[in-house]
Amino acid sequence: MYFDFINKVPYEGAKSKNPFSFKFYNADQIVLGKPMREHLPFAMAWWHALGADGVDMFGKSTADKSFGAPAGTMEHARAKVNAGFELMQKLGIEYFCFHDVDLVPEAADINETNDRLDQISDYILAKMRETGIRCLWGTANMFSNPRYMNGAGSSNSAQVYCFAAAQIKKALDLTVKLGGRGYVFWGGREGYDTLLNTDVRFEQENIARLMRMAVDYGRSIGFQGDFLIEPKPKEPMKHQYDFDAATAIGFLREHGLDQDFKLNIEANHAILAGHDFRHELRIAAMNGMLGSIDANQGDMLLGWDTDEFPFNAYDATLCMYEVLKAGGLKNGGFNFDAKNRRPSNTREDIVHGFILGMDTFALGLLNAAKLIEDNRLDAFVKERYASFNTGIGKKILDGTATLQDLSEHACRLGQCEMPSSGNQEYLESVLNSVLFG
Ligand code: XUL
Ligand code: CO
Repeated sequence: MYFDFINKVPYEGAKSKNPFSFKFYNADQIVLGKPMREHLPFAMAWWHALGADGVDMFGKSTADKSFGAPAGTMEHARAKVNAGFELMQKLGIEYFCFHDVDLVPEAADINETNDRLDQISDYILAKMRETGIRCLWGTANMFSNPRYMNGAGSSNSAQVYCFAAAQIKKALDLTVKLGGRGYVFWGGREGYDTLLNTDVRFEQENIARLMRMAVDYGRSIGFQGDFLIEPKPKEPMKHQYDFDAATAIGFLREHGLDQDFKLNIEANHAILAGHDFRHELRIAAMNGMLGSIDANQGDMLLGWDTDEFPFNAYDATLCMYEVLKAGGLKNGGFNFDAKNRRPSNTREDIVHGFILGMDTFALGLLNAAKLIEDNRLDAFVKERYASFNTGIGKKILDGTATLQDLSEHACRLGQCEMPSSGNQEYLESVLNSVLFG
């Protein structure tokens, strides 16, 4: 037992002072006809929950993630499985996400790493059967190993490209073995620092080839879930090819991958791209590509990926508003790609992080449901475009008007009326009154 200071974390309501209780996440509570747990398929990110130990560019680790076993051993890998499943069970988290190298220490020879992955996945599978916990998505880490210094699919080296392919193949095998509903590509080093040494077209086409091969292989072994691109504009590279949702969608369509892929939208990546979380969700959703969510939070004052547990209730509300309006996440979930702050270095802090994140999204769900039921925001947006419902506006939408017709219409009027007000401040006050009223 690694988290023996808690039993199953109960829901006690917003007034509870018990630090190890949920204040808003009440798994069985029905919201818009469905229990919260179905609206919010939460996932634990193996790498942060069981790996991140507070290390940063300026200092060594502050948190002990040994779980009582020596680092770099299979004993440690199994201890992480035990700790992870205990944590998920106690929190009521039903899914996990993993990179290949989160599960086992990477060996010098890829064949040895693959053997280790076979062993640990047997061990994980037994735990999954025992607990009912499932795999949300898997991925291959193609950015940490030094061989990926020039990228993986975008590498200048055909040999590196083959090692990336081998890792993807194995990670897909594992994802299928563990029943994962998605397979993620986050292209951390798929980008460039200077055009003086880079053929962008060549690199992007090679990435697409690798993705095509992954789809063909995945489908051939029975993977029916979604392939996902997780956009991020920068960090570690200066220019990353999957800059944001719109860029990734364009790439997928250009290379004929849009039928197999959707997007995994991460809140922190959205702000790094100069957008907000909601914008990225909307762009993905309106293109039918909202696949899954990396639920975390960035810091508006910092230009890097801080991966904080989410606590901003406005952002979570507007996120859940987009998700509800998109009809929910089909194969996706809310993966806490989030880690404790460096000085929050105890096991209790890990639990607090998840309670915070789960409560924030539960609050977001409750608020978003209220906004939908209130209907003032929706009705306003609909009414705002009403000039396209009749007359010349309708002809534009029907495609029955030419540029000449429109020009004649304008010239007949001579002068243009001002369009209706955007009423932003009124709408923001509606938002506040629904949330806090
Ligand atoms: C990095 C990031 C990754 C992906 C999976 O910024 O978000 O952890 O989620 O590779
Ligand atoms: Co992420």
